[in-house]
Amino acid sequence: MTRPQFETATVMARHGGGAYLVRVGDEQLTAVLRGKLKQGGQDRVVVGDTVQVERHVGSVSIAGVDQRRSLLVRRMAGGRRAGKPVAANLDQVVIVTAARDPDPVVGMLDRFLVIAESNGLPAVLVVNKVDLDPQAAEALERRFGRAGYRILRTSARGRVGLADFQHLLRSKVSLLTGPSGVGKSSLLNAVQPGLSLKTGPLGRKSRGGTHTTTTAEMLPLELGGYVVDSPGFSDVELWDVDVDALGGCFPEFRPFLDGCRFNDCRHVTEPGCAVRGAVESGAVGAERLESYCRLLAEVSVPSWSSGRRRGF
Ligand SMILES: Nc1nc2c(ncn2[C@@H]2O[C@H](COP(=O)(O)OP(=O)(O)OP(=O)(O)O)[C@@H](O)[C@H]2O)c(=O)[nH]1
Ligand SMILES: [Mg+2]
Ligand SMILES: [Zn+2]
Repeated sequence: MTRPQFETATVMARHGGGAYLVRVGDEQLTAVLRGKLKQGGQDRVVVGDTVQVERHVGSVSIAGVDQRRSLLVRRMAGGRRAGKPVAANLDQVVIVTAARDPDPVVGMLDRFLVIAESNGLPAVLVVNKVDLDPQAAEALERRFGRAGYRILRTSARGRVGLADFQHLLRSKVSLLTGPSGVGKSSLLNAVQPGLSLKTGPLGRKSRGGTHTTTTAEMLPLELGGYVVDSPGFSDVELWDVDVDALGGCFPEFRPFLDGCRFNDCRHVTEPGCAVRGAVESGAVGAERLESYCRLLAEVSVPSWSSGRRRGF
Protein backbone atom coordinates (compact mmCIF):
# COMPACT_ATOMS: atom_id res chain seq x y z
CA MET A 1 0.00 0.00 0.00
CA THR A 2 1.26 3.48 -0.77
CA ARG A 3 1.39 6.04 1.97
CA PRO A 4 -1.01 8.98 1.68
CA GLN A 5 0.40 12.02 -0.05
CA PHE A 6 -0.56 15.19 1.75
CA GLU A 7 -0.54 18.60 0.20
CA THR A 8 -0.71 21.89 2.06
CA ALA A 9 -3.78 23.96 1.27
CA THR A 10 -5.43 27.17 2.48
CA VAL A 11 -9.12 27.24 3.35
CA MET A 12 -10.79 29.96 1.28
CA ALA A 13 -14.46 29.50 2.10
CA ARG A 14 -16.83 27.17 3.80
CA HIS A 15 -19.61 25.55 1.86
CA GLY A 16 -22.34 23.80 3.80
CA GLY A 17 -22.19 20.22 5.00
CA GLY A 18 -18.54 19.97 5.97
CA ALA A 19 -17.25 20.96 2.52
CA TYR A 20 -14.66 23.68 2.02
CA LEU A 21 -13.14 25.55 -0.88
CA VAL A 22 -9.38 25.14 -0.55
CA ARG A 23 -6.47 26.47 -2.53
CA VAL A 24 -3.41 24.38 -3.38
CA GLY A 25 -0.95 26.60 -5.20
CA ASP A 26 -3.10 28.26 -7.86
CA GLU A 27 -5.66 25.51 -7.90
CA GLN A 28 -9.02 25.78 -6.12
CA LEU A 29 -10.62 22.54 -5.00
CA THR A 30 -13.59 21.44 -2.95
CA ALA A 31 -12.52 19.30 -0.01
CA VAL A 32 -14.45 17.52 2.69
CA LEU A 33 -13.50 16.83 6.28
CA ARG A 34 -12.20 13.36 6.87
CA GLY A 35 -13.16 10.93 9.63
CA LYS A 36 -11.97 12.16 12.99
CA LEU A 37 -11.97 15.83 12.04
CA LYS A 38 -15.67 15.63 11.31
CA GLN A 39 -16.41 14.70 14.90
CA GLY A 40 -15.03 18.01 16.10
CA GLY A 41 -17.92 19.77 14.39
CA GLN A 42 -17.83 22.34 11.64
CA ASP A 43 -15.88 24.84 13.69
CA ARG A 44 -12.80 22.67 13.55
CA VAL A 45 -11.81 24.18 10.22
CA VAL A 46 -12.32 27.86 9.42
CA VAL A 47 -11.49 30.30 6.65
CA GLY A 48 -7.78 31.02 6.71
CA ASP A 49 -6.76 27.68 8.09
CA THR A 50 -3.77 25.88 6.65
CA VAL A 51 -4.79 22.27 6.16
CA GLN A 52 -3.32 19.03 4.87
CA VAL A 53 -5.36 17.61 2.03
CA GLU A 54 -5.27 14.27 0.31
CA ARG A 55 -6.47 13.68 -3.24
CA HIS A 56 -8.51 10.61 -4.06
CA VAL A 57 -10.14 9.58 -7.29
CA GLY A 58 -12.99 12.04 -7.66
CA SER A 59 -12.64 13.70 -4.26
CA VAL A 60 -10.31 15.61 -1.95
CA SER A 61 -10.30 15.23 1.82
CA ILE A 62 -8.98 17.40 4.65
CA ALA A 63 -6.90 15.17 6.88
CA GLY A 64 -5.45 17.68 9.32
CA VAL A 65 -5.31 21.31 10.41
CA ASP A 66 -1.93 22.98 10.94
CA GLN A 67 -1.26 24.98 14.06
CA ARG A 68 -2.78 28.46 13.84
CA ARG A 69 -0.83 31.70 14.12
CA SER A 70 -3.97 33.48 15.24
CA LEU A 71 -7.66 32.82 15.55
CA LEU A 72 -10.36 35.43 15.65
CA VAL A 73 -13.06 34.14 17.93
CA ARG A 74 -16.48 35.57 18.40
CA ARG A 75 -17.91 34.75 21.76
CA MET A 76 -21.52 35.18 22.46
CA ALA A 77 -22.08 36.06 26.07
CA GLY A 78 -24.80 34.06 27.69
CA GLY A 79 -24.65 31.65 24.79
CA ARG A 80 -22.44 28.69 24.16
CA ARG A 81 -19.41 28.56 26.34
CA ALA A 82 -17.00 28.06 23.48
CA GLY A 83 -16.49 30.94 21.06
CA LYS A 84 -17.24 30.68 17.40
CA PRO A 85 -14.07 30.90 15.34
CA VAL A 86 -14.38 33.38 12.49
CA ALA A 87 -11.05 33.25 10.70
CA ALA A 88 -7.61 31.78 11.34
CA ASN A 89 -4.10 33.04 10.65
CA LEU A 90 -5.05 36.68 10.28
CA ASP A 91 -2.33 39.32 10.42
CA GLN A 92 -4.67 42.26 10.93
CA VAL A 93 -8.24 43.43 11.16
CA VAL A 94 -9.25 46.30 8.90
CA ILE A 95 -12.35 48.01 10.22
CA VAL A 96 -14.16 49.99 7.57
CA THR A 97 -16.62 52.76 8.29
CA ALA A 98 -18.21 55.30 5.98
CA ALA A 99 -17.90 59.04 6.47
CA ARG A 100 -21.62 59.05 5.72
CA ASP A 101 -24.27 56.67 4.32
CA PRO A 102 -24.37 54.95 6.72
CA ASP A 103 -23.26 57.40 9.40
CA PRO A 104 -20.37 56.20 11.54
CA VAL A 105 -21.32 54.72 14.92
CA VAL A 106 -18.23 55.28 17.04
CA GLY A 107 -19.34 52.99 19.86
CA MET A 108 -19.59 50.17 17.38
CA LEU A 109 -16.10 50.93 16.06
CA ASP A 110 -14.77 50.90 19.63
CA ARG A 111 -16.38 47.52 20.09
CA PHE A 112 -14.70 46.14 17.00
CA LEU A 113 -11.35 47.56 18.02
CA VAL A 114 -11.72 45.79 21.37
CA ILE A 115 -12.49 42.51 19.62
CA ALA A 116 -9.31 42.82 17.53
CA GLU A 117 -7.25 43.78 20.59
CA SER A 118 -8.66 40.95 22.70
CA ASN A 119 -7.67 38.55 19.96
CA GLY A 120 -4.17 40.03 19.85
CA LEU A 121 -4.61 41.34 16.32
CA PRO A 122 -3.52 44.78 15.13
CA ALA A 123 -6.40 46.89 13.85
CA VAL A 124 -6.52 49.70 11.32
CA LEU A 125 -9.49 51.95 10.60
CA VAL A 126 -10.54 52.89 7.09
CA VAL A 127 -12.92 55.80 6.61
CA ASN A 128 -14.47 55.27 3.19
CA LYS A 129 -16.84 57.51 1.19
CA VAL A 130 -14.82 60.60 2.05
CA ASP A 131 -16.24 62.02 -1.18
CA LEU A 132 -19.55 62.41 0.69
CA ASP A 133 -18.24 64.18 3.79
CA PRO A 134 -14.55 64.99 4.32
CA GLN A 135 -15.29 66.60 7.69
CA ALA A 136 -16.67 63.41 9.21
CA ALA A 137 -13.37 61.75 8.35
CA GLU A 138 -11.47 64.46 10.20
CA ALA A 139 -13.51 63.99 13.37
CA LEU A 140 -12.94 60.23 13.26
CA GLU A 141 -9.24 60.77 12.64
CA ARG A 142 -8.99 62.94 15.73
CA ARG A 143 -10.88 60.52 17.96
CA PHE A 144 -9.20 57.32 16.89
CA GLY A 145 -5.82 58.83 16.06
CA ARG A 146 -5.61 60.00 19.66
CA ALA A 147 -6.31 56.43 20.77
CA GLY A 148 -3.26 55.37 18.77
CA TYR A 149 -4.89 53.87 15.71
CA ARG A 150 -3.86 54.30 12.14
CA ILE A 151 -6.65 55.73 10.01
CA LEU A 152 -6.87 55.69 6.24
CA ARG A 153 -9.20 57.91 4.27
CA THR A 154 -10.59 56.39 1.12
CA SER A 155 -13.21 56.78 -1.51
CA ALA A 156 -13.84 53.76 -3.67
CA ARG A 157 -15.99 55.91 -5.90
CA GLY A 158 -13.67 58.90 -6.10
CA ARG A 159 -10.55 56.70 -6.17
CA VAL A 160 -9.02 58.41 -3.15
CA GLY A 161 -6.49 56.72 -0.87
CA LEU A 162 -6.45 53.50 -2.85
CA ALA A 163 -2.64 53.27 -3.02
CA ASP A 164 -2.50 53.41 0.79
CA PHE A 165 -5.28 50.87 1.06
CA GLN A 166 -3.38 48.54 -1.30
CA HIS A 167 -0.23 49.04 0.68
CA LEU A 168 -2.09 48.15 3.86
CA LEU A 169 -3.23 44.83 2.43
CA ARG A 170 -0.07 43.86 0.57
CA SER A 171 1.45 40.53 1.63
CA LYS A 172 -0.79 40.22 4.67
CA VAL A 173 -3.84 38.22 5.61
CA SER A 174 -6.48 40.79 6.52
CA LEU A 175 -10.05 40.59 7.69
CA LEU A 176 -12.16 43.38 6.28
CA THR A 177 -15.05 44.13 8.56
CA GLY A 178 -17.45 46.94 9.38
CA PRO A 179 -21.12 47.79 9.05
CA SER A 180 -23.06 46.77 5.99
CA GLY A 181 -23.01 49.27 3.14
CA VAL A 182 -19.82 51.12 4.06
CA GLY A 183 -18.13 49.94 0.87
CA LYS A 184 -15.90 47.03 1.89
CA SER A 185 -16.52 45.08 -1.31
CA SER A 186 -16.37 48.28 -3.38
CA LEU A 187 -12.91 49.05 -1.98
CA LEU A 188 -11.66 45.59 -2.88
CA ASN A 189 -13.09 45.88 -6.38
CA ALA A 190 -11.40 49.26 -6.72
CA VAL A 191 -7.95 47.86 -5.96
CA GLN A 192 -8.52 44.63 -7.89
CA PRO A 193 -11.29 44.92 -10.46
CA GLY A 194 -10.97 41.24 -11.39
CA LEU A 195 -12.54 40.29 -8.06
CA SER A 196 -15.95 41.49 -9.31
CA LEU A 197 -17.43 41.34 -5.83
CA LYS A 198 -21.10 42.04 -5.58
CA THR A 199 -21.86 45.46 -4.13
CA GLY A 200 -25.20 46.89 -3.28
CA PRO A 201 -27.09 50.04 -2.43
CA LEU A 202 -28.05 50.74 1.14
CA GLY A 203 -31.18 48.89 2.12
CA ARG A 204 -34.22 50.75 3.22
CA LYS A 205 -35.11 48.18 5.84
CA SER A 206 -32.38 49.03 8.28
CA ARG A 207 -30.01 51.96 8.44
CA GLY A 208 -27.22 49.47 8.28
CA GLY A 209 -27.90 48.11 4.82
CA THR A 210 -28.99 44.76 3.50
CA HIS A 211 -25.86 42.59 3.62
CA THR A 212 -24.75 42.27 0.05
CA THR A 213 -21.88 40.01 1.11
CA THR A 214 -23.26 37.05 3.03
CA THR A 215 -20.40 34.69 3.84
CA ALA A 216 -16.81 35.16 4.88
CA GLU A 217 -14.64 34.36 1.92
CA MET A 218 -10.90 34.62 1.52
CA LEU A 219 -9.65 36.22 -1.66
CA PRO A 220 -6.12 36.01 -3.02
CA LEU A 221 -4.74 39.43 -3.91
CA GLU A 222 -2.64 40.03 -7.01
CA LEU A 223 -0.42 42.31 -4.95
CA GLY A 224 0.26 39.42 -2.56
CA GLY A 225 -1.64 38.43 0.54
CA TYR A 226 -5.22 37.53 1.18
CA VAL A 227 -8.24 39.38 2.33
CA VAL A 228 -11.35 38.03 3.98
CA ASP A 229 -14.33 40.06 2.83
CA SER A 230 -16.81 39.44 5.61
CA PRO A 231 -20.48 40.25 5.67
CA GLY A 232 -21.14 43.59 7.32
CA PHE A 233 -22.69 43.77 10.72
CA SER A 234 -25.78 45.80 11.38
CA ASP A 235 -25.82 44.77 15.01
CA VAL A 236 -22.63 43.42 16.53
CA GLU A 237 -23.25 40.50 18.76
CA LEU A 238 -21.84 40.68 22.21
CA TRP A 239 -18.23 39.63 22.17
CA ASP A 240 -17.30 38.48 25.56
CA VAL A 241 -13.98 39.87 26.69
CA ASP A 242 -12.53 39.10 30.08
CA VAL A 243 -13.43 41.86 32.55
CA ASP A 244 -9.86 42.18 33.78
CA ALA A 245 -8.46 42.36 30.27
CA LEU A 246 -10.85 45.00 28.96
CA GLY A 247 -8.79 48.04 30.03
CA GLY A 248 -5.79 46.64 28.17
CA CYS A 249 -7.89 46.46 25.00
CA PHE A 250 -7.85 50.27 24.88
CA PRO A 251 -4.24 50.94 23.80
CA GLU A 252 -4.20 54.51 25.07
CA PHE A 253 -5.12 53.28 28.60
CA ARG A 254 -2.13 50.95 28.77
CA PRO A 255 0.50 53.44 29.92
CA PHE A 256 -1.72 54.28 32.92
CA LEU A 257 -2.94 50.85 34.00
CA ASP A 258 -0.06 50.28 36.41
CA GLY A 259 -0.60 53.68 38.01
CA CYS A 260 -4.01 52.98 39.53
CA ARG A 261 -4.04 52.77 43.33
CA PHE A 262 -5.83 49.43 43.31
CA ASN A 263 -4.44 46.48 41.40
CA ASP A 264 -7.91 45.41 40.38
CA CYS A 265 -9.07 48.92 39.50
CA ARG A 266 -11.90 48.87 36.94
CA HIS A 267 -11.48 52.60 36.27
CA VAL A 268 -15.07 53.39 37.13
CA THR A 269 -15.40 54.96 40.59
CA GLU A 270 -12.22 53.83 42.35
CA PRO A 271 -10.16 56.54 44.06
CA GLY A 272 -6.67 57.06 42.73
CA CYS A 273 -7.52 55.77 39.24
CA ALA A 274 -4.75 56.73 36.83
CA VAL A 275 -6.91 56.15 33.76
CA ARG A 276 -9.54 58.60 34.98
CA GLY A 277 -6.72 60.94 35.86
CA ALA A 278 -5.48 60.69 32.28
CA VAL A 279 -8.95 61.62 31.03
CA GLU A 280 -8.96 64.66 33.30
CA SER A 281 -5.54 65.78 32.09
CA GLY A 282 -6.65 65.27 28.50
CA ALA A 283 -4.25 62.43 27.71
CA VAL A 284 -7.13 60.01 27.13
CA GLY A 285 -10.39 60.87 25.38
CA ALA A 286 -13.47 60.97 27.63
CA GLU A 287 -15.57 59.28 24.94
CA ARG A 288 -13.31 56.29 24.87
CA LEU A 289 -13.61 55.89 28.62
CA GLU A 290 -17.40 56.07 28.18
CA SER A 291 -17.22 53.28 25.61
CA TYR A 292 -15.04 51.31 27.97
CA CYS A 293 -17.57 51.72 30.80
CA ARG A 294 -20.41 50.63 28.55
CA LEU A 295 -18.53 47.51 27.46
CA LEU A 296 -17.48 46.83 31.04
CA ALA A 297 -21.10 46.90 32.15
CA GLU A 298 -21.89 44.38 29.44
CA VAL A 299 -19.11 41.96 30.21
CA SER A 300 -19.68 42.23 33.96
CA VAL A 301 -23.27 40.99 33.86
CA PRO A 302 -23.40 37.29 34.74
CA SER A 303 -24.01 35.10 31.74
CA TRP A 304 -27.28 33.74 33.13
CA SER A 305 -28.77 37.20 33.18
CA SER A 306 -30.98 38.32 30.33
CA GLY A 307 -31.34 41.79 28.99
CA ARG A 308 -27.76 42.13 27.85
CA ARG A 309 -28.63 44.26 24.87
CA ARG A 310 -26.46 47.25 24.48
CA GLY A 311 -27.61 50.74 23.75
CA PHE A 312 -26.53 51.25 20.14
N1 LIG B 1 -20.28 57.81 -2.51
C1 LIG B 1 -19.65 56.66 -2.34
N2 LIG B 1 -20.33 55.50 -2.41
C2 LIG B 1 -19.66 54.34 -2.23
C3 LIG B 1 -18.26 54.31 -1.98
N3 LIG B 1 -17.89 53.02 -1.82
C4 LIG B 1 -19.00 52.28 -1.96
N4 LIG B 1 -20.08 53.06 -2.21
C5 LIG B 1 -21.47 52.60 -2.42
O1 LIG B 1 -21.97 52.09 -1.19
C6 LIG B 1 -22.84 50.99 -1.41
C7 LIG B 1 -22.43 49.79 -0.58
O2 LIG B 1 -21.18 49.28 -1.02
P1 LIG B 1 -20.69 47.77 -0.75
O3 LIG B 1 -19.30 47.70 -1.30
O4 LIG B 1 -21.67 46.78 -1.24
O5 LIG B 1 -20.68 47.74 0.84
P2 LIG B 1 -20.22 46.53 1.82
O6 LIG B 1 -19.53 47.18 2.95
O7 LIG B 1 -19.46 45.51 1.06
O8 LIG B 1 -21.63 45.97 2.31
P3 LIG B 1 -22.00 44.47 2.83
O9 LIG B 1 -21.48 43.50 1.83
O10 LIG B 1 -23.50 44.49 2.90
O11 LIG B 1 -21.38 44.33 4.18
C8 LIG B 1 -22.81 50.74 -2.93
O12 LIG B 1 -23.94 51.36 -3.51
C9 LIG B 1 -21.54 51.43 -3.38
O13 LIG B 1 -21.61 51.87 -4.71
C10 LIG B 1 -17.56 55.56 -1.94
O14 LIG B 1 -16.34 55.66 -1.72
N5 LIG B 1 -18.31 56.69 -2.12
MG1 LIG C 1 -19.76 43.48 0.79
ZN1 LIG D 1 -8.04 52.72 37.30
